[in-house]
Amino acid sequence: MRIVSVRVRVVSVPDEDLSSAVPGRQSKVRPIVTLRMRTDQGLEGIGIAFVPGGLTRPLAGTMEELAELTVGQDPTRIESVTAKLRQHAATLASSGMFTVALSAIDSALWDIRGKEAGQPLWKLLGGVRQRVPAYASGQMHRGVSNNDLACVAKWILARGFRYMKLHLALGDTVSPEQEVERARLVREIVGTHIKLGCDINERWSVGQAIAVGRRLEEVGLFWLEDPTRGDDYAGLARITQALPTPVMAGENNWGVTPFRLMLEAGSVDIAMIDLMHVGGISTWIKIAALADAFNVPVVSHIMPEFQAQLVAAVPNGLMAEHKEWTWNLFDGVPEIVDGDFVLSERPGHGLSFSPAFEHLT
Ligand code: SMN
Ligand code: MG
Repeated sequence: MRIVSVRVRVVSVPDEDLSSAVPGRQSKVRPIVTLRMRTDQGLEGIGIAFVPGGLTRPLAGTMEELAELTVGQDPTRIESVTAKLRQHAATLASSGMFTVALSAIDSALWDIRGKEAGQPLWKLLGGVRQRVPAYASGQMHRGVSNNDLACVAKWILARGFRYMKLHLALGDTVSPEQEVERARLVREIVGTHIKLGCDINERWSVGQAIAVGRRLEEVGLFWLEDPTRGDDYAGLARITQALPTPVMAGENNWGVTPFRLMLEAGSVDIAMIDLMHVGGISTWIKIAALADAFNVPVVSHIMPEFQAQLVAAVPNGLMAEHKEWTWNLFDGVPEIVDGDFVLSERPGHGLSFSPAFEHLT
């Protein structure tokens, strides 16, 4: 089989859906770079990538240049195709724009591989389970007032989610007591059976994380995410050792090596993998296996329509983040039943661009 054509486009996608839970929240429209890759056997693989801030045009340009290099190659020889792309990027081949663009190409190649095999990726890559817990993310963020928090938490509960997170690290003027008070408020609303996480987005020092983390113990968090800088492996390890609450980090790790360093240092109890930051499915699966060797479970970061499959495929998959940023771009997203993503039997990703975007991709 040969790749005969590739097409890269930028589409603007609104993130309505879960965000509408937040009072006064306007839906955001995000530019997403889409890739379609066709083969001489009539199979099509799709992938997407985006940068949350700006730099969409350079990303689209990078993806286009790389994708064009795949034309004429056998899409089922994924490591061979991506090795050529790494060679092309030379000294830029381990992070940044290259890796984000590569992730879409690698995803499209896996989509073709799945379609050729007639298998959904969750099965092809291991097939451990067909459903994985979805955790609701983004609704209980820092901008939501304590008054509105109850309404938002109830909204999430009513949709059947059993896993959810809030954000803390509310700013310099907010005391540790107020931080804990906010988490307690959420716990009181959702009840003790809910797996509640808390994302700090790297805003605390190691000392602060340990001090506030100890106070948060009464809330019974299921995880504490990015309590301090993600590249401070020793600092994260100190927090992990000091707290009974499981520490989760990794969403900003580029490729395998930072995960090796993180795992060797004992920095995390749970590893968080971001498909775009690690350069696609091939590397994602390698990182999950590496984490498993350290007895560490893995969780996906954003893009659930692609990554729920991966969490379902591997033995140490714990849960998948439900962030709706790219959700509306697709038909065939996983169903959400009783708070779980339920994967389909459709081959590959099981996704197609939805009719509203199809002609733009
Ligand atoms: C997050 C960070 C960057 C982009 C999207 C989301 C956040 C999360 O840290 O984990 O959801
Ligand atoms: Mg996070």
